[in-house]
Amino acid sequence: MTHDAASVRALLGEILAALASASESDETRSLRERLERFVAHSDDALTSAVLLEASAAPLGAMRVFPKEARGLVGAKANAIKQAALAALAEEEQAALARALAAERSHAGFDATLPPPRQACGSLHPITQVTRELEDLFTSMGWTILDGPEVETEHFNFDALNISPDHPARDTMDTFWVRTAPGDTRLVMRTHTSPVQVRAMRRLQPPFRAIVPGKVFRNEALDASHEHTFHQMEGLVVGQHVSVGHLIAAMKTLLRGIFGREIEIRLRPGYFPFVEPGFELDARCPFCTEGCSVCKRSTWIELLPCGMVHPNVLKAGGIDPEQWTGFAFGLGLSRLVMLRFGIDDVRHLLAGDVRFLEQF
Ligand code: FA5
Repeated sequence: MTHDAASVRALLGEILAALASASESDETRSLRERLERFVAHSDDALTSAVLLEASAAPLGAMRVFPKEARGLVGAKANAIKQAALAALAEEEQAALARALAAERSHAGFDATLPPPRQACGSLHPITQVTRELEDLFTSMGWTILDGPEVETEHFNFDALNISPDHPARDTMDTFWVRTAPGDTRLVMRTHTSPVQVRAMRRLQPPFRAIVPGKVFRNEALDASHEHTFHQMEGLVVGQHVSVGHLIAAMKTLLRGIFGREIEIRLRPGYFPFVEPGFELDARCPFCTEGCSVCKRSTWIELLPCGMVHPNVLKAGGIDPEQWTGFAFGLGLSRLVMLRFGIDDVRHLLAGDVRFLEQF
């Protein structure tokens, strides 16, 4: 069946002929007149369709036709209706194509109108703090390094002077990656410290580098312990680098983070890859007499650090007689919690938009 206006008109002509052969009444006469007007005025497919809709009711009222004409009139009327609806659909498609073509030609485009509002996300709080720290350290001439999250046992433990029987290697703490017997043993790195030795092998001393990144531990979870969290390693190797340099760098780091001078204290800390090793506590930035953040002690345990152990320098191919260094391992996730007043570390990577929308 063709769907153009001409075929609609032809069909209507057939109906008129059928009506002419039927017996005359007032109603058939008025119907014929309407159909004649319809034919006379339907210049295009769209008008035909509209007029057809308007005349559908009398066409459907078959009782006005003599019995012998009803079958023919009904069939023809139905054919017209189908043809007109198809013509209408074609016309709609053509109108849409015209509208699209007009839009693509940029006719009527107004460059002064405001653009439509875009839904806009924001940076994750960990990304925000990481970028601030990267800016701070690069402004002081430090390099930013990266390392693999799936790490060899050698870099994660051995090269860091962590003995084979050290409890950190225990399956309680480490996610081991299944490998074939005899293949290099792999772990999900438990800290960012393996990048210390990778950095030493890549860079010529003297150098200063930070390594922000994700680490993984197989441990019991609670509000301050997550299985996947972020740390930021810092490493300086140079001649005559001392604990004094370490303290100065840590104070600068805290000033950068909290925007003011923060009192610190060093306590002895034990990590096989530093000697001496320290736990650096910062005076609680939120209170003077103790609060829930500092657990009423006014001190916050923030930064394990120390002087790089000679064995680690050796593992990195650096002569410990000539070079010394310090390293620190900032708990980045916990720092982000402090910074934004987040009470549970598990919120950070849970991917809940209601939480993330607040930053
Ligand atoms: C280390 O991981 C050492 N590599 C740090 C280091 C580097 C020491 C260089 C000396 C020199 P530790 O296991 O304490 O240390 O972890 C460092 C920080 O990570 C902690 O102070 C804490 O803030 C954070 N942290 C540890 N476990 C978790 C956890 N499960 N969830 C969130 N943060 C954690």
